Amino acid sequence: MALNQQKVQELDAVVVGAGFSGLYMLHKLREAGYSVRVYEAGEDVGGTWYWNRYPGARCDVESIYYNYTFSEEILNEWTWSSRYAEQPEILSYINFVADKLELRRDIQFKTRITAARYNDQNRNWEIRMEDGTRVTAEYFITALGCLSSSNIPKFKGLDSFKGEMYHTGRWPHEKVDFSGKRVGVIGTGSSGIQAIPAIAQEAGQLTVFQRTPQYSCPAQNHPLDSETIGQTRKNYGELKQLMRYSMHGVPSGPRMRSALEDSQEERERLYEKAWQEGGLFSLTYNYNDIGILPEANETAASFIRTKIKQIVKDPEVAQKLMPTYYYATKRPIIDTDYFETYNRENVSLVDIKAAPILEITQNGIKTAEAEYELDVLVFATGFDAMTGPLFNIDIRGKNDISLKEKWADGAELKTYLGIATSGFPNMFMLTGPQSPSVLSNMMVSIEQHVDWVADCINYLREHHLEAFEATGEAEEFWSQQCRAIADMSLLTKTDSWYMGANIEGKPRGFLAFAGGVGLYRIICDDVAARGYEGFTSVLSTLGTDESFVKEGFFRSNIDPQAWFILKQLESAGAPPLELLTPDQARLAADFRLLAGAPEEVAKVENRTIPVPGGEIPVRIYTPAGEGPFPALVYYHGGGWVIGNLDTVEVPCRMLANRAGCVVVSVDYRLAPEHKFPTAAEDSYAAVKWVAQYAASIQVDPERIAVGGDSAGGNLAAVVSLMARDQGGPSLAYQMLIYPVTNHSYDTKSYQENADGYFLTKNTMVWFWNHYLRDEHDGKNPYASPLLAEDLSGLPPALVITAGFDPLRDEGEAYAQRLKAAGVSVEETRYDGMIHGFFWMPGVLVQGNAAINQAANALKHAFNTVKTI
Ligand code: N01
Repeated sequence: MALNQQKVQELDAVVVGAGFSGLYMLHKLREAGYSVRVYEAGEDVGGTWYWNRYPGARCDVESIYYNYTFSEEILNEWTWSSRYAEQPEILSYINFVADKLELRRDIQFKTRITAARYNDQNRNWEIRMEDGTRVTAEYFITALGCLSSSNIPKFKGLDSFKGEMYHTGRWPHEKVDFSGKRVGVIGTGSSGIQAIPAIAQEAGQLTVFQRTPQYSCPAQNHPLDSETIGQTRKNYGELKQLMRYSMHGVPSGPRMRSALEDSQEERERLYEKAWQEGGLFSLTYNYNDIGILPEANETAASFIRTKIKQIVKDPEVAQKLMPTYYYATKRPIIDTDYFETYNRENVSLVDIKAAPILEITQNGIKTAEAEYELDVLVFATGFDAMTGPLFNIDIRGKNDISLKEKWADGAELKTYLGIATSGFPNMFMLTGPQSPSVLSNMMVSIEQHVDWVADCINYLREHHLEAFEATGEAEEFWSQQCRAIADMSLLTKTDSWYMGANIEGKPRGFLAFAGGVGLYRIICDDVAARGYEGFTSVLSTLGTDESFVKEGFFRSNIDPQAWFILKQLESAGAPPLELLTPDQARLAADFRLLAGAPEEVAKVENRTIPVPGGEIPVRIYTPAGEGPFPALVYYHGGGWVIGNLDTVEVPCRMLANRAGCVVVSVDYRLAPEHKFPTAAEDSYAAVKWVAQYAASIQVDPERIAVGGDSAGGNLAAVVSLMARDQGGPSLAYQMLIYPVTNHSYDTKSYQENADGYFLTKNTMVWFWNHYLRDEHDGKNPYASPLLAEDLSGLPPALVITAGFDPLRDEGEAYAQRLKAAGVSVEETRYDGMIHGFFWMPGVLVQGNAAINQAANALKHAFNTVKTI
């Protein structure tokens, strides 16, 4: 490893904080040969676990998953005593690691860093301590913890209280004696809920001041037996992989089923099982939509409320303890005897939402309703999370801009990957805002960040690169991404510290990356593999022209939500369709989860209709109101090989409701069992059937449109040609969504988007090969409508294309030819979108927008048809 020899510098790296992340960062960099020093305000190692030593404090992630995994030796030498370790045991573990790796020799304790300033000339950081001492380093790494800036609300009269006052996050090292005392606890988050049962056992009288009631499930803690520990050690390699590529950093995840798919009895059975098993995610992992759909969420929320009612004996107290916000949109909580504690004689509950705290007096707390005399006041009032610890240091980047200014106190929070922010070269934030951090098992997130940062520093040194900085474009992209992902869930619909809502005056905005640790790891690795895409750097004086200089770039303007889907699909590790058999491909290509929840339609009916040489299913969606309605005959996509009625269930329902038309979705026969021209002939037969039997399905035969996406768009275009050429029916409109129009792969969009954007060139070749009997078929206008000699006399058209789609140019070429032939065409390219986005309104705002555009276009077309 080439060490930094080109400049006189005290240190290669400064790390702030000696918690789990700072300690591992120190170890990693020191092992690589860098000079590094850690500065820590506390007197010893531990971070969160050093400060949060309130009674009852313990981890809410199972101890066997809440430890370092980088060293097998450490894993095997440490044995946890219980399923959820208590704070003293976790602190002992941290000390054990610090001793074993001899970390203390490079840590300066009792040292608070007050400022850090980037020097543009020297391309390094000057870091200042509380006592005025300075040190310089090339890399400035914050390992501050997400929840280290404790929040004591500014109650009137706070300083007048004569008794003892404590904050759970700044607990004294000596034992606090509660015996026989009148104790008040403000706050019922994770800390309060852990502390309240423990304090109640000792206090004379405990009064809990609750602003928001909480959902909490039993931890079901128990000692760990040697068999569990042995099994865990044996399987740790596999467990580690599962944790790393999971949602929350534990080796399990949600079941792929909606809560609304099960009966109430089945749901209750599963929730009860989870309640008995205990654990942070047990309840939510029963279903995959508890965090997304309000109705699904309510099934879990009401289960917990019923439990509270059963546990708490006094119905009035139970009522006060009933939470109403969306379950799990605040950090889920697990407890030991929390609700049971309210059955104790010495515990009372005060609802400070109903009667707010007016002031802290000399003797206790005065609310709008009463005064409570107290000897001890415990603030379990949480933290100024994520940004708070960073803003506590005066961090200044290029041009002396402070981080606080740049982020406008948090209102303009912008990071790239939650690791870096533009204008602050060579600064890395471990588990920073907009990374998964607090939404995950922190140990998994910490190790991933430290490994990534260490690899990045190695890369910079090897390539003689300095002043490594996120680009503005990249951080804009990432921040937008974080917001979009959080907005897809219920997380942003609750006031929580995730949203900054717990701190008066703090700007609201979701502070973490909610896409899961697995996806996040893939994205970070991808960025690194592309030579740190999205960062810029400068070649050092040691560099030569031959040095590999990666210019920071972030070229693609793909929509962040679409990009997120691509990464998710990539992380699912599915093989390309063309490597499968058609039957396997039909099973594998189930993208219904991306469509979102199907909305209500007045009537849905399945029928079978005759076609030449057989019969095929159709599904008829009828909107509310009085018929006859106009009709859209819809053909699903899937390259004539895959796809079915369910694939387009959601868009069909939306189109029926929004366009106010009957939608007849056609399950035409698929290739290769039924090669060209079967799909086209089935599609044409379906439209003729609709015209012929219009009255029986409440359809006005004068107002029939055809439409479809991808191969379905091809079929809609082909049916329009057939209807023109073969005597009707007369069609009011053709709706062509990224249609296949030509058996050819020679467009620019095929070149640009051949791979990596959902539909690949190879898959298209595979589709065409299954569909056509021979090359000759490909020249037939009923397979390649772009090759039709004459496109005049066709119905008016909507042509929608996607920017990142191999089919983009042939769809647009068809629109041009229609226009040239005198057909009225509305044409829109959704620049940032990928093929298939019309199927994905549940996860893509643009998917929704395209469906709305199509519905409006249909409505307009139906209204302009002259009927007798
Ligand atoms: O803090 P919190 P916490 N007047 O913000 C109330 C982690 N953790 O320390 O909900 C009156 O959750 C506030 O009320 P409301 C974990 O990630 C982990 O408990 O804002 N009340 C709430 O009841 C957790 O999420 C473990 O209406 C006020 C409470 O104070 C995070 O730390 C253990 C108030 C604060 O709850 C924070 O948890 C402990 C005011 N002005 C913590 N301001 C583990 O097990 C706030 N409150 C690993």
